[in-house]
Amino acid sequence: MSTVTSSLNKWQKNKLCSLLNHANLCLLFKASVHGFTAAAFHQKCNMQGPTVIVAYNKAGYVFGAFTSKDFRQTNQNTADDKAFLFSFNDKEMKEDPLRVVSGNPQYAFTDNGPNFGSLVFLHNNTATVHSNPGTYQFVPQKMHGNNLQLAECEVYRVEDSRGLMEKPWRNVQWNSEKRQAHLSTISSWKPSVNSVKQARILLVGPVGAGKSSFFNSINSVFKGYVSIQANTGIAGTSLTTQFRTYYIKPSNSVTHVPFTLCDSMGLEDGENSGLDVEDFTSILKGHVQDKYQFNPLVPIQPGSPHFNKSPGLKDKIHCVVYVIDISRVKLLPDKMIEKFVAFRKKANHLSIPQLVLLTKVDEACPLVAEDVKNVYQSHYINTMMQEISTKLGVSLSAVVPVKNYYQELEIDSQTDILLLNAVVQMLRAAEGYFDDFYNPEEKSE
Ligand SMILES: Nc1nc2c(ncn2[C@@H]2O[C@H](COP(=O)(O)OP(=O)(O)O)[C@@H](O)[C@H]2O)c(=O)[nH]1
Ligand SMILES: [Mg+2]
Repeated sequence: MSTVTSSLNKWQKNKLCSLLNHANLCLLFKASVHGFTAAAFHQKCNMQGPTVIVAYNKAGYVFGAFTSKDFRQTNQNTADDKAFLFSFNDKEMKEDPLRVVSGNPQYAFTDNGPNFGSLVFLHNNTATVHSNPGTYQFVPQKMHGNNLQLAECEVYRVEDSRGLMEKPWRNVQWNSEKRQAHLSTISSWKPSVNSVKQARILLVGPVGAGKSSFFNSINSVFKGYVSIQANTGIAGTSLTTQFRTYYIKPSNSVTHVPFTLCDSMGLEDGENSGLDVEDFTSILKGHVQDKYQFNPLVPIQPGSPHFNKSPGLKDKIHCVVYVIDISRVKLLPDKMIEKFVAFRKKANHLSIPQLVLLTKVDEACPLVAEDVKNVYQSHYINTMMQEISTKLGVSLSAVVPVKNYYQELEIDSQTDILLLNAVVQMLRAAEGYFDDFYNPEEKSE
């Protein structure tokens, strides 16, 4: 997605932004990359709030449609009094863009595809537009020069023109002293129970959420350079089918950091696929050892290789982190939410603290892509954090956003600070587990 670029030129982009009250535009879909089909369009564009479609025809006209409503697939008409069509009317560059507003404010677009009645994009799953002035009155020659063959079709999420809040809603110091302070806080942290040397933190979440990238990123922060140890990338099913526990050794130290990150198989929404609640419970209780190969059909058994029959406190999980791509918060299938809720119930039952890690904040908000420091000022990020907190029933204070290193060759201080903040939250949560749960006699002074 990050390599998909807009076909709008600067003039067109500025004109479009001013038509949309100076909103920010975030490219969600590009038909030449994702396909000229309704299915590809829905996969990228459903439930994204206000969007604008921009079509480019073979005669060089650029035209499209705005809707303030979510696209979804309910096969029903949606009334949107803010929807409108536009054309840059490029052939007469001096003219202002043509803006077509419906005469009927209750105009409804059918939501089984990008269908605005008078203009239907990706008509019949092809690179064409169907044009039939009716609900919207326009002169076809001015709109698209009567050329209905599309060279490209893009959809942008239209983000609030306020873009950034006036003040960040969480305070973060973004200087290198803070980065250093976080590094020393983490390195000198010790579990409050003698028998445990490292907090064991479990990462769980859908395939492609960024679990392996998170481990690589934290490892990079401590190494001081971008390091790729865990396999990352998107495969149809879970790329990580092994249970892995990762240790991190800072480049200037002989000892490991006082936590390990456990990477599990991805969570999938179907039955008999992805991590299930039984294996999850075995991991929490400390039965599953490094390099156990998950079998989605059969949970780990006491006789299985890598089954630890008598786990100690050090083998148990001390903090569970649910990892979710922030752009997919609105798109999580119900089955996936049900799985999360079942996992949460188990972890609650075992009194294990839990956090939600929202990844890919750069991909979700162009203002954050520009500058990571905007993360707590972005309306979009804030809304998604609140939404996931409600969906999973965790408090907002247990939701932390990060940007992983995924294409960079060098680390940077701001990205490090956000990542380290997340680790500090995880250690505080684990601390709570030891404080709450464990026998005071076992505790160190
Ligand atoms: N833009 C962006 N991409 C990311 C981020 N984290 C991970 N990715 C990408 O998302 C894809 C899936 O990540 P991966 O760590 O393999 O996910 P996993 O299946 O949860 O282990 C990779 O191709 C990464 O490049 C992030 O913070 N920002
Ligand atoms: Mg992985």
